[in-house]
Amino acid sequence: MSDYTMTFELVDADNDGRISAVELVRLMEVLGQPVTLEAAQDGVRRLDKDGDGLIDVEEFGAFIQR
Ligand SMILES: [Ca+2]
Ligand SMILES: [Ca+2]
Repeated sequence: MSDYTMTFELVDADNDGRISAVELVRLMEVLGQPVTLEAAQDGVRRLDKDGDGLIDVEEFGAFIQR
């Protein structure tokens, strides 16, 4: 299991295998850099390659490993 997979599972609070904008907001709060839900939704849209409105582990990995 690679590092980004473990990070993904930490961020994915409800363990549904997708990171939602709400989970992204929680992550940024934990990191001490709170963002609005709107900003998180923008971020999700930028990472979201298949257009389902959520970040899956592959989309997350593509972001982390850039
Ligand atoms: Ca989730
Ligand atoms: Ca997606």
